[in-house]
Amino acid sequence: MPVNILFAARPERWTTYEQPLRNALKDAGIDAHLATDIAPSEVDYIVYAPNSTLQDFTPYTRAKAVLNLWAGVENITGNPTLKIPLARMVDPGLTKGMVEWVTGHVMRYHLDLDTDILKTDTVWAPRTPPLAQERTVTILGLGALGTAVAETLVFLGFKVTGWSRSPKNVPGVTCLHGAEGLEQALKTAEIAVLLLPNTAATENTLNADTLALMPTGAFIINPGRGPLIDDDALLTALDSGKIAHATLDVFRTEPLPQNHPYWSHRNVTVTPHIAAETRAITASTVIAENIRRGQAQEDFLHLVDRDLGY
Ligand code: NDP
Ligand code: OXD
Repeated sequence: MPVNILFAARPERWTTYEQPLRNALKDAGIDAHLATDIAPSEVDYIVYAPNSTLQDFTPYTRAKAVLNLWAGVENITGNPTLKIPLARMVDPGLTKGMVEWVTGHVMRYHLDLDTDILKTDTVWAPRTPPLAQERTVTILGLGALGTAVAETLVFLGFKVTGWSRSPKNVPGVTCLHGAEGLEQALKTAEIAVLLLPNTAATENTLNADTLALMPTGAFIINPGRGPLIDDDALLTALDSGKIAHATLDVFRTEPLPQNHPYWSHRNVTVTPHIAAETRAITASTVIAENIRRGQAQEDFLHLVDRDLGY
């Protein structure tokens, strides 16, 4: 009997994912019936995007797991109808994308690239660019993405500090955790990168008090989620020069409303939630492996802790 796999995401995603998923399932040796319309009571696995029309999991009585296409799970962890295991997306392609995006924006700040790129006068004023070893980058969140970013920045020579909920050991990274750890992490953060999930515990991680801990003239890069930052506190810190500039990819409301002050702030760069995207070929391999595991009664990879919310 084939394994029934429901693809529940926006229709355009099906076009992107159908063939890579079929290939990955075949490579994993799974006899699969993959479709966008399977009777709920016959579905074994649900490949899922939280913006799908499927929001009530109650009729999916025999499903073994929901396999999320997104890394962020804040729009599904609270769903009371979801009682089966939920796996978040950890995709090597998405991770590479995030590493490249963050590294690019760190380099913009580190080398002060705007001075030359945005220059409008004709003054020849050489300066000595700093070396990475002179710069501390703090990464809030040392999970799949934060750790990969940290490793790349260490490789480039940056002084890297990371902060997580539980203790971590990442070679070359000063690893801190807990409330005291956050204070220490921010005190030296010339550039802070937010790669935390959106949970009740991480909301407003950067607020008036914690922004005040950062060195004056620090930079912020947020590809995590909008609610990690208290927007009013950040705008105040930007206006006072406490924070020199922020690059924000994610927002409490997306698309960012036309009248939001971030759009026009001279010290804010807005990007439209493009830091990293799940890549169909690599992500399909991860999904197929989880289905193989489910069928073999092995533990699923990347399970979400519903109590912690990530
Ligand atoms: P992970 O779950 O692998 O890592 C999350 C990290 O945050 C872990 O280190 C975790 O600590 C830490 N953390 C969670 N809660 C707290 C807390 N209360 N205090 C301190 N640290 C905490 O997630 P990923 O790295 O895969 O992804 C991170 C986020 O990036 C996603 O949730 C999503 O919001 C965002 N994202 C954004 C994208 C974009 O395009 N802008 C694309 C993909 C993801 P511990 O290690 O101790 O568990
Ligand atoms: C994700 C994202 O969570 O793209 O995967 O933000």
